[in-house]
Order: sequence, then structure tokens, then C-alpha cells
Amino acid sequence: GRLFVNRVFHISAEKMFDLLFTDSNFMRRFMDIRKIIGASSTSWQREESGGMKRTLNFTITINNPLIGKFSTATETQTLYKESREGQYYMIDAEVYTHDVPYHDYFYTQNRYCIIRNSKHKCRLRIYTDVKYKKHPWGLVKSFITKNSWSGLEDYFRHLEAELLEEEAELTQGSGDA
Ligand code: YK8
Repeated sequence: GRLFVNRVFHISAEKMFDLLFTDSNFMRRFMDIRKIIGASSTSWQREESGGMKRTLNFTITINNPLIGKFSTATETQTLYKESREGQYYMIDAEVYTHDVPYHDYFYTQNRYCIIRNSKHKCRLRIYTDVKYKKHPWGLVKSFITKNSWSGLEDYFRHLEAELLEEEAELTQGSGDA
């Protein structure tokens, strides 16, 4: 796997969770810019294991002539029961892209950790792994891996940049920047 984001933000842990994992203006705007369309989400629901789960469906726009222009996707997010409101949140997101070539071979697992640093600061870590459900032929595997990493890197760099913008807006004039 790879660690794509590992940074302290001048945003509280609680606020960071709200930005990324609720139907926030931030996430709506970000999806708009990424041309992620038709997003719908269930609400967070308590699991028997003690964690919480929600499922998102959306259509991603892909700018690769080899792959196609769009793909529907399903993202299942699990908030681990070890999470503590305002202190520590661990979310695993499994993302299936249904309409790309070899879609039945792989999925992506994104792990988000939000750790309280102080009252107004948190550390965000995003760790990603491409997982295989079937064993593809070597060449196919490297094709999937290469395309997934470049797409994911682009996405998370952009997300980090937008979070920095949000941080700047939130701290502006608050006096404790
Ligand atoms: C979520 C992983 C792979 C996929 C894409 C397909 C490669 C196909 C390989 C063929 C286009 C928002 C990605 C990047 C699309 C975007 C997905 C996003 C960023 C050629 C063999 C969508 C997080 C996420 C997870 C997985 C990403 C896909 O919140 O390369």
C-alpha cells in the first residue's frame, strides 16, 4: 500500500470527520470539481460489531481513452468501533469501480485516520491499497496497478490541496491560526 496523505491540519478532528464523512458542502464541491456525479449515500448505521457503516454510489469521470469516459462506483465506509468522537476516527473505505476493464479483478481500499492533535488541530492520514479478488495475468495486473496508483495519487493530492484551502478559510480571522 501507499501513504498518500500524512499531515497536520489546523482543523479539529471532529470538523475533519464532518468535512470528509458527512454530506458536507466541502465534499459536494470537491466532487463537483472532480466531476464525480450523481452521488447518493446512506446514513451512518450501527453494525452488530459495534462499528458504523454507510454506502455511497456515484459515477466517476475518467479521462483515459483506453478505459472509457465514465464508471459507476460503490464505496462502503466502515467507521471502526475503536473510534472516539472528537479524538480518533478510523474509517476503511472499499471502492469498487463497476464499469472499467477488469473491474471484477480488483477494488481499492482506502484507510483514513483522523487523530486529534489539540483542540483545533488534527492529523489526517490516508493509506491506500489496491486489492485483488482474482489473480490476473501479470501484464494485466501491472496495467491495473499502474492506472490505479496514478488515478489515486491525483485524487488524494487534489483532496489534500482542497483541505488546505478549507483550512485557510476556516482559520482566517479566527485569531488562533
Ligand atoms: C473514491 C481506482 C482505479 C480507478 C481507475 C481505473 C483503472 C482501471 C484499470 C484498467 C480510473 C472516489 C480509480 C482511480 C477511479 C477513482 C476512484 C476514487 C478516487 C485500465 C485495467 C473515487 C476514492 C476512489 C477510489 C478508487 C479510485 C479508482 O472516494 O484508475
